[in-house]
Amino acid sequence: MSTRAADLPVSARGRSLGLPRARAAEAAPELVVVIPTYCERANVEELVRRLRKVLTGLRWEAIFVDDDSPDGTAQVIRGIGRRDARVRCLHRLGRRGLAGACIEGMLASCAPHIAVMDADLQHDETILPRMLQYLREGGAELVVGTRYGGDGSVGEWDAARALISRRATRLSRLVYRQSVSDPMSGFFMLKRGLFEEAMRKLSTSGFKLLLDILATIKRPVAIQEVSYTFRTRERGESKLDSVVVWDFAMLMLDKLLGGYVPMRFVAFSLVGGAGIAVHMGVIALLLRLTALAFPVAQALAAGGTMVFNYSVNNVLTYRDQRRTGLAWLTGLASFMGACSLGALANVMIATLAFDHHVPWQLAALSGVCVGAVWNYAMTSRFTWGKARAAG
Ligand SMILES: Nc1nc2c(ncn2[C@@H]2O[C@H](COP(=O)(O)OP(=O)(O)OP(=O)(O)O)[C@@H](O)[C@H]2O)c(=O)[nH]1
Ligand SMILES: [Mg+2]
Repeated sequence: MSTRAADLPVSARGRSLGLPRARAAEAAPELVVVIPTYCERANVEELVRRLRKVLTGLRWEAIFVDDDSPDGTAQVIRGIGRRDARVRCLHRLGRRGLAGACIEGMLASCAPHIAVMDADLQHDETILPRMLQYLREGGAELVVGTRYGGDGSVGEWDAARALISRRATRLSRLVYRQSVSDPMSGFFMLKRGLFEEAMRKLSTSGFKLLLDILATIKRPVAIQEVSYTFRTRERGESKLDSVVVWDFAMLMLDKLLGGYVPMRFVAFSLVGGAGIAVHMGVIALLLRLTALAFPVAQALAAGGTMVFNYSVNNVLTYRDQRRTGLAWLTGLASFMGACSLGALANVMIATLAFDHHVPWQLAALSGVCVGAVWNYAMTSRFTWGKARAAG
């Protein structure tokens, strides 16, 4: 009687098919280094080389979380992973965002200690063993790589960036109680239990994951700081832009409001508020500079305002799901469709209220509120929603 492959133990099955023998199960890593990447092709090989060196003797793994970088970063990481199973690539499609990438990387590992660091070699990897030591034996739950404490420094930053960072660091104290010199650090290590306490309340958009964790955990946390000098980026381009200021403001607002109001709705409403100013400006210009009748000027201003609101929301409110190219145009069409219905709902509700003797200010406001909620609900579903990402 012949033996079927399915009847054999797994390793023997492989051999009967001429496959190499599988390795026995290995102990799980005690440390995961989560590294978000966007267009870091030129840096990942060198970073892994440095990690191998400084983490010698430890059980570690590196999870790179790549947001489908057009420069092929994910392929390079997978190439390294084929030679070294400690290196993995979490490749995300249709999404962007540093904090969300880090959170997914943390969730993809079972290691009890989690480090987060940038891929661009600006973080000093040589302090990783000391950070781990504090978690393992020093009683710390969180270790922060600091540029502002001890011998730490921001390296060669220009005066403007250093000033903005210092101001933001000071301002951020409004939302957390712990004692930390560098709450905006992108280089830190924490125990999995601490991450799990915070993870469901963290914002997936934005840059400042550590600040979010500090503001989310209300109890005192055992924190240790290790100073380092922030290096200058040698290869690849910075993704830091002025939008980071908006992200910071939104995170602060979210924490100050206690996390009860969806931040996307707040951002959407703020953009809508700016849209009113744009509408008034356009209509004033048209009436002053052209001979257009008021209804035509009003219609043109309304159209222009919708394009303004869509464009700004696409860059700020929905940065992580930003539409580009042809998708930008189809998104505009769906946004205008949804907002036109919203305007109709606005007028109908306001008229109904007015007819029932509600003072005109209140009637108008109720129309605006209903229209805003409608616009937000419809466009979050149909213009930027998950259905589009999947489709
Ligand atoms: N997955 C993912 N990673 C990102 C994204 N944006 C930035 N990163 C990565 O996050 C890390 C920090 O981004 P940087 O652009 O270097 O920001 P920075 O270090 O604060 O600024 P610089 O000093 O100017 O480099 C790098 O490893 C980037 O590749 C993103 O949208 N998704
Ligand atoms: Mg950097």
